[in-house]
Amino acid sequence: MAPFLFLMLLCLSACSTGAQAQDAVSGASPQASASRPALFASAGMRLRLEDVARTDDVVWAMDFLSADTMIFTERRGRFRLLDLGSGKITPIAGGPAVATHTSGGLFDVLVDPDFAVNGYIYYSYIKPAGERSVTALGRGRLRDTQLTGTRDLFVANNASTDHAHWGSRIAMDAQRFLYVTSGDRHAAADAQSLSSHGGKILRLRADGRAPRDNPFARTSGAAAEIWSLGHRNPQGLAIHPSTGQLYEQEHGPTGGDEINLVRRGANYGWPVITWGENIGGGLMPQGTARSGMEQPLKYWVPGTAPTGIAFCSGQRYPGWRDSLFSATLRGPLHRLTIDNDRVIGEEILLENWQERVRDVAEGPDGLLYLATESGRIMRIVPLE
Ligand SMILES: [Ca+2]
Repeated sequence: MAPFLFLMLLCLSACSTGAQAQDAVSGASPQASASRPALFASAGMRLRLEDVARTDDVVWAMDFLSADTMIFTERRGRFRLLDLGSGKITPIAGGPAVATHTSGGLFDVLVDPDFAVNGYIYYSYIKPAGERSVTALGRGRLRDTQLTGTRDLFVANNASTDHAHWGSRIAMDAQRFLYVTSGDRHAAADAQSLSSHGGKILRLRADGRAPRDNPFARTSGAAAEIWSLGHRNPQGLAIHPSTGQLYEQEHGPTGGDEINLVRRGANYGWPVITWGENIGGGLMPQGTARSGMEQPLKYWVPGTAPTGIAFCSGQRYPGWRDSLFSATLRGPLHRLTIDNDRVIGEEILLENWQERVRDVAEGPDGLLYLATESGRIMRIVPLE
């Protein structure tokens, strides 16, 4: 390779691993649709990437109200409904006052497993706090297209004027405990402090209170909501459909993006250990391992700028059963093969698709849905 070309590629690579790629949101790329691969193959299947709907904002998260209705969030603070058959989008009225910044606003949405009975949806968002802002978890009742009775179940204690690294995803386990991810807000030391909600995964009851059996509930000075610590900016969260284990995906500093198996009370190392690199190359000085700190199941150097994750049941894609899908801003989709809660394989899908994918989710129809920063909602359809 000619030296100047090599340097140019190096520069492009360095630029894309910098601040812009970390968590920032970009506008739609005009070339995006032109380079979309409509047909592709994986695990012995032929597949098609299909448009479902398009909106004019970053789609941050998706969940499903019924077999034919998706609820999704937009960064600027709107909840919307999507009819999966017709592609029709309907606005939802109500919702919290959301602060919006380049890298976030309204984040995740989770439909209560008993939604048909209680009408609850949970959501995470940036709550304004004067000049500062903070990660919050709210709940409301959705009836038709109106969200009512919204209230905060949890507001993190690390409000900051640094408007980045909020987290923030939500998951609910079979016992109805909520898990919420909280980023370090660029105050890395908080991730190791038991008094701060920064850089943590939190476990809450469905009413927002801290369960008494949380690992630090009886530790003096510790925040009772903490489930695990030492996270940087966790943006993906999912529960394995067979083992019930909690999986998390987070941004590393420059590279060192991670998938972790989240265990009660465990320390995932940030900022004491990391597989991230110094800008310009070389591992960061603090090292990659230390006793009492967990290793990731998988890490990426250079980074992928990871966002949402989802498991695939394999109902519609036999070759993808129990695969973990990792959405990224620069990937755009990685399929991880999981065995006994270990990552044993990786496949990069849709490699030439120039889209920044914010979320991936399995629908009630068994199909995988993707949401992009350019406002696209798409699904992967197997061809017979
Ligand atoms: Ca780690």
